[in-house]
Amino acid sequence: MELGCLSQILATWWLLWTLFTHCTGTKGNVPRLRLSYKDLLAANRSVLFLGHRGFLDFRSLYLDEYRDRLFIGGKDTLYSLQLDRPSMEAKEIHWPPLPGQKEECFQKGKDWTTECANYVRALHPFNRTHLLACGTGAFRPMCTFINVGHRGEHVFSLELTSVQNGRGKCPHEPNRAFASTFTGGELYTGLTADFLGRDSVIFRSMGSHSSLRTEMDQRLLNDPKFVAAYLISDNDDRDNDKVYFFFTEKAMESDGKGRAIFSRVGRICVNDAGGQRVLVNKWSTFNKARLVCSVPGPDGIDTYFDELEDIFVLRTKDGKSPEVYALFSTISNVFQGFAICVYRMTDIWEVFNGPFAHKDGPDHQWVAYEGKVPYPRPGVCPSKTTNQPSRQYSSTKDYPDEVLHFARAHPLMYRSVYPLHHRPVLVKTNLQHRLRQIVVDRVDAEDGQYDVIFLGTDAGSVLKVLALQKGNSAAAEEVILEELQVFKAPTPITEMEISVKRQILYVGSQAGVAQVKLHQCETYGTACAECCLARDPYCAWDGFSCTRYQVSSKRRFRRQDIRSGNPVHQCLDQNLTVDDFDSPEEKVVYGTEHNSTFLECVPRSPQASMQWFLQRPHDERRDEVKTDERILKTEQGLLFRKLYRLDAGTYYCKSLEHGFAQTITKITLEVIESDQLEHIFQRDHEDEPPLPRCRVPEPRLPPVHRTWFKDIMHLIGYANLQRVEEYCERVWCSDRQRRKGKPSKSKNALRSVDASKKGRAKLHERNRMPRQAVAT
Ligand SMILES: *[C@@H]1O[C@H](CO)[C@@H](O)[C@H](O)[C@H]1NC(C)=O
Ligand SMILES: *[C@@H]1O[C@H](CO)[C@@H](O)[C@H](O)[C@H]1NC(C)=O
Ligand SMILES: *[C@@H]1O[C@H](CO)[C@@H](O)[C@H](O)[C@H]1NC(C)=O
Ligand SMILES: CC(=O)N[C@H]1CO[C@H](CO)[C@@H](O)[C@@H]1O
Repeated sequence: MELGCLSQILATWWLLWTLFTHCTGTKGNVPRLRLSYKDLLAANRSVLFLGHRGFLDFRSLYLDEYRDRLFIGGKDTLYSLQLDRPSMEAKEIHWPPLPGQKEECFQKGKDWTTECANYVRALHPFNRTHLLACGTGAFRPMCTFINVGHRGEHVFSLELTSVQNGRGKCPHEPNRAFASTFTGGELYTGLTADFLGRDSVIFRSMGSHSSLRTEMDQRLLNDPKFVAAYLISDNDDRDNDKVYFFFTEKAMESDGKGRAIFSRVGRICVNDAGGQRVLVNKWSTFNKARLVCSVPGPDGIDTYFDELEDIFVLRTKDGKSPEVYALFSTISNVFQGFAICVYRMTDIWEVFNGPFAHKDGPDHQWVAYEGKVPYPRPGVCPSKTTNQPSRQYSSTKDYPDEVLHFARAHPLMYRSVYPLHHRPVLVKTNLQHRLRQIVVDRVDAEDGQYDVIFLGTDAGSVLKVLALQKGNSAAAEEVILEELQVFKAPTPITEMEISVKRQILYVGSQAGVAQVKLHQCETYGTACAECCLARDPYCAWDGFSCTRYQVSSKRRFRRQDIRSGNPVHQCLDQNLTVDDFDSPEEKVVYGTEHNSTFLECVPRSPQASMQWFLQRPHDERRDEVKTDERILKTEQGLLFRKLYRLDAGTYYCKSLEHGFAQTITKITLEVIESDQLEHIFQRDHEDEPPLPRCRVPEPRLPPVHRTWFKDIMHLIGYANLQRVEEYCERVWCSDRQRRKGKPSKSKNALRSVDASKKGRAKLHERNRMPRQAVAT
């Protein structure tokens, strides 16, 4: 046991170490573009909806592509938004708990503001005119129908007479994990159905079939956390349709004394009707299997990611055998990691067709059941195949008791489901944020199809990522295309939906819902090389700009290289270097001799490396700036710890990426010599104390001050008044500080020193850890 634990830790270190060595030397783990909340809004990339009171307390959404509407469920409210409208006019429904329920909830010890309200947790299309909405109802779940009208109408009203008990259809709690899907007029839910949250159940209700549930039995569900539920058809025979539940639970079969958490896929037949004498009103076709997502380590000891966070079912064009993308986490005291594994439905089906897990008694091992399995095999739906003239099983009610007894005793499959290539497509360790949600879009590009993965974090941001598979066994290369800060505050993203038709991602957090465009190609830049380096399958260079790549029969001039992002190949006849030494941005910065100064330059792509060039006054040449103790290159710019007269000149900041160079900023640095400055201050002190601030443009001042002001202006010119004001403030502040006996450094410079220190410290930490691992 202890040995097993140790080897597990070693395997984890090994994983970290390989990931580390894989990434050093490249800036591969940095997004190509990092867009702030403000950037997204300013570029119309994102539109936010926070409800009519500025905070939605969002819980659920339903994207209705047919009606072009977005339905949103929050705290005591529902909203309907018309999509594709410039102004997002929203209709609202107020739906509070039943009268007296809020008080009752409070009396039962729940929180008045955060629990005793009606949190709308599920929205499903019910029929051509109505939605089914279910809410917590202040710890008394309830459901109702919402009239949303026909296509083209913007009707939105609550059918008050249709409010019904929602027990089993919606959890009592505002936040507890829960999964549901509505199909064939029936609602399938995986949840805890009681007030105390102990009755874990997979439940079917509404519809023409009788209500069914799982038996209360730890072998079936053991403290599960439900993640998702989907109807996935086996084949064209609707009789074989099954609903799949994805969840985690305490693993009975693990040796870790039942404490281990495993991820599961469970399923039931849609046409299950329960048993006749055994399993009455209980599922008779329920089976489950373990979902494995692990990284192979040395000596066959794997690192497992067992906590399922989210599921996305990627439907193929022909609708057959979809792929299941699963986001897992593992959080131990050794490390925190996330992995994405992809499962083929055919592999899942194979496991359910394989042997059942069997245990003879408490002291026995789990083995594959090798005895005779009764007919119809448990888990098989009643269909034409089971309903033969010789053996007529047209309903599960006809199944022999022997079958039902066997099913009840053997819910677990012996084999586990392994992912494609038997390893994750992506592993991310020691991230700043946790990953919560996953959505995938299969995109056609010039050189093939790519799955673009969108990951929602718990910090209100979305990562747009590509996992490039190189060969069948090798690890995938991760390309982080963009990091989008969708919400201003760092709040967990709880829901993501994609509209491929609209090319929009709908992102929900407690605050509200954001509509984010999947791509905005022009953001990558104005040169072929920039477009190419982005490696975004949505985008290509069309000869003039970076635009959305469209697959068309006409062969047009398109440049795209997702696989290697090599601009030299793609853009040879295009300009590789943009506007050499002639940047769009030009600034003048003033520094005082012997003081510190900072020249800011942040490249558009964090993956780029920076280069600084200096052109001295009256000199044609541009030389690369030599950095040393005095002049430091930081990630945000160039820092002069002490400025010399000779430093004056025009500085060019260039970014370099895969041989692609680009001037980002051009800064003219003026050095104000210390004796000039002293001269000014001296005169100032002789007369009367200086003004608390110098105002620009030239203010109405007493003559003495005007001279002082003029001196400054003479020194630095009238070119950039705003800069002058900043500068004045700096002079004034540091002058005051000096008098107080504090060291004088400009605020800006101080801040940047701090930032670069922090950056370096982090790097050191990162460098150190794997080495320790090897040493210990
Ligand atoms: C964003 O949209 C608004 C309104 O539709 C428009 O006025 C504005 O120019 C757009 N901004 C950009 C950067 O496209
Ligand atoms: C949809 O269901 C609601 C609630 O049962 C009902 O009132 C309405 O008539 C139905 N609409 C259609 C078009 O069937
Ligand atoms: C390349 O750059 C030159 C000079 O900046 C410009 O005149 C020319 O139009 C550019 N060519 C292309 C294809 O962008
Ligand atoms: C304006 C300003 O901050 N001047 C300071 C520059 O640095 C020298 C020496 O480091 C100080 O004496 C100045 O006061």
